[in-house]
Amino acid sequence: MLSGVTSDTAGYNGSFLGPTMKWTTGSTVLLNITNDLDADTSVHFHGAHIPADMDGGPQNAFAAGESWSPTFEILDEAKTLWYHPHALGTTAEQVVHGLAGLIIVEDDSDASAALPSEYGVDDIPLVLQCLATDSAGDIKYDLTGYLQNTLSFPVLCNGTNVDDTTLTFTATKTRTRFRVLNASPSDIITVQRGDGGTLTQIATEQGYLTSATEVESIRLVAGGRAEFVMDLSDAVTLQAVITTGWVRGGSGTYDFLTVTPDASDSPDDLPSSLNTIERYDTSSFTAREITLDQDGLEMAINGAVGTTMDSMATIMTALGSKEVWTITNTTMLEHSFHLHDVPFQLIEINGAEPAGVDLGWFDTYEVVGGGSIKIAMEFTDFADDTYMYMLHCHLLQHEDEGMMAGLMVMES
Ligand SMILES: [Cu+2]
Repeated sequence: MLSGVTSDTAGYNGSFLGPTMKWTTGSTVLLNITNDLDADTSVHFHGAHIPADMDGGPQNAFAAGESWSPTFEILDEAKTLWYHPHALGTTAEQVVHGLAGLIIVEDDSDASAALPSEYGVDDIPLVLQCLATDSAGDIKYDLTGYLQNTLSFPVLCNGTNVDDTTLTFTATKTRTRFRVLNASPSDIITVQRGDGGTLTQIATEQGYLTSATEVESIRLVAGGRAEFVMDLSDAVTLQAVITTGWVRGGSGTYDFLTVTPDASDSPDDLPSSLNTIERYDTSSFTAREITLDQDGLEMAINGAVGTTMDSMATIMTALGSKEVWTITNTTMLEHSFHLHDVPFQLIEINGAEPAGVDLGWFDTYEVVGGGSIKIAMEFTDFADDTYMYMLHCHLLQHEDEGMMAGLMVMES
């Protein structure tokens, strides 16, 4: 985390972060997970459309020394997901210490065939984190920790501090695909090119855009992901612009990766169409109001502080229900709204119609202080009258402070 000191960390199958999993659409996954921590944990598959009892939410928490073996079929199309703990009250602590990993879902679509997909060669993961660390190297996660005097906010790319070091990558193909995840507990990360050029965004966090879209930057709230490609003949440095998301946090612009091409191939033009996204007509959808609330230091959804399963608000719905939710941020704080189970489309962002990459599919989206978003979704495939999905703020401190509600999708 910081030079000259040693930090206690955690990881999946290692000391920090976790292996990237590749899932294939239509296949069945079985994971054998053993908890070697000294606390309860769960493993949530963020963005995956899987049964509620396999989702890895608080009801799936398992104790130190115990194991959990979820199994499910992959219904998702090609996209970039991630996995991380999701037990009650300990998510921030466990994620900031390193419990996070990427999931790449691969499918046999024409777009997937046309895009770079050789992991580590022309398909590169970028797990970005801005973490609070004291001068002794201890990683902080809660209010008490964040208010310490000696705090700094190192920026990490794939587990390496890039405050003073810029990672390097030699691209052996002219076109390289990048999958970027903001695994920070609360800070916002905007990715851009150091030379002012554009990034060719191909996917939001829930799959391909209808077509590749040139963007000046990609703004990711906590938990957000995106995919882009670059066709390079000269070296380019990627930058992470950090914006504080919580009571304190990082700030500034960091050169985190210099990509130097060493390639002579000429890639084909990108396909003119990557995906078909039918926009929802929400006129017949069931409307629902969700408020993100604050009561002192407690965070709430629809007025209920969700620090226990009994105290949190529960949204009850039926399998097949098509809904349009207005999510209103009644606080002046930044929030990152995350819905489990199914992807959503943005219908309105602070009263305006979405455009550009906001016409893609999402599972996590920014709700600025005093702002609102309107989203639409359809609850397909999975119903359960015992296990709930979750909806919550992905600023992990807010989640742990109670900005979380249950979502129960029932047969009828
Ligand atoms: Cu929040």
